[in-house]
Amino acid sequence: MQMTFRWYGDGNDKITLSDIKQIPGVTGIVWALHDKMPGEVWHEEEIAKVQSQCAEYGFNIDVVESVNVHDDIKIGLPSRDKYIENYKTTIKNLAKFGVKVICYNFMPIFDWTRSNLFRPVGDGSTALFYEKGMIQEDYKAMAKYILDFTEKYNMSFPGWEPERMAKLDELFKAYEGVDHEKLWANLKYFLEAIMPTCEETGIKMAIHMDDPPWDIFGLPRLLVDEPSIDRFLKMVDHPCNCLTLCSGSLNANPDNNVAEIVRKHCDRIAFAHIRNVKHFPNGDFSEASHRDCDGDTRILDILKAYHDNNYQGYIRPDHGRHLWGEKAGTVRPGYGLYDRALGIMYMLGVWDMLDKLKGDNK
Ligand code: CS2
Ligand code: MN
Repeated sequence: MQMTFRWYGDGNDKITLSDIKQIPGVTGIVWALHDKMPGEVWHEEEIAKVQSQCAEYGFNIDVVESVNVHDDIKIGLPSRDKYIENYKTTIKNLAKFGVKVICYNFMPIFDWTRSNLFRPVGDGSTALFYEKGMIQEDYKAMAKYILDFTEKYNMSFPGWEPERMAKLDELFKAYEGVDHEKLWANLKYFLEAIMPTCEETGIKMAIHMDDPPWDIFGLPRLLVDEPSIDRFLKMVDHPCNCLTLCSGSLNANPDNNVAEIVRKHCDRIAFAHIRNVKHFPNGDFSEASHRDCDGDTRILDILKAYHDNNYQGYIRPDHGRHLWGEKAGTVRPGYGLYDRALGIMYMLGVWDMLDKLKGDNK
């Protein structure tokens, strides 16, 4: 496996490449052009700039997270073809700079959704929290909470572009009639259109799991469990049609056994997100440290499954807690430096020991 770290870019992330360089084992930066709107082409000179910044520290830029998909593609409007052409141009431009994997999602309207971004964990740290009762009918209160936050701290979240969020009612209207089957069909149309470009350039498209893995606010969500992942991979059965297997997103539903999915589909996992989640009996959940016993995601089983399958793809710590002074205004929710660095050390510790045991057993 190849260890990576998500970085939001110069001027958009308080964490520096020099900070990241000091975390053991990181070889690549997971990046994006965060000022791009979904549907816009990413140009060569913009990509070149990030590449040279990362190369200065010896990092590759093999993984992009995310090239967001325009709503017209998800809704299936006639204008989707124009945005698909733009997407293909972006794929080709990224390939020129050695990009190997594009992480993206196909969630209608919202990316990950939480009701509290800084909920105390009990040890002095805070973490992202999902209160089930608060995320059901009324999208306005949840959207207001997130948007007030981004405005107050002058920070934008990917997938929560203020331009799109300003038109939420319109967006919800546009998605009327897009049920699960329609959304599956639109995803298929998109993937079939871009697969030839992926094949030509060698780029793998790695869909992120839906977070949380169930419908919210009446919007359909597709990548939610093992059967839906099976369906996705079969629907477009191409080696460039891959997964970003996000352990925390999937395990928000405790019935999902992520290690089992790893064992079943390891050859189609291009990118692994490792995140731990702690469940409460009423359906709420909190994000937790990467240590296995701090949550319910069974991180050790997952790492063992990757190791047993000789996983060669990319991996990164996903959301972490906020530690040691990281708080609203000083840190991107879920994307502080310290807990993600601790997560890397935990994962590498487990991995090194598995390597050693394997060697000893020879
Ligand atoms: C990420 C997702 O922060 C996160 O939870 O894993 O937001 C992810 O970047 C997108 O869904 C991928 O398009
Ligand atoms: Mn993730």
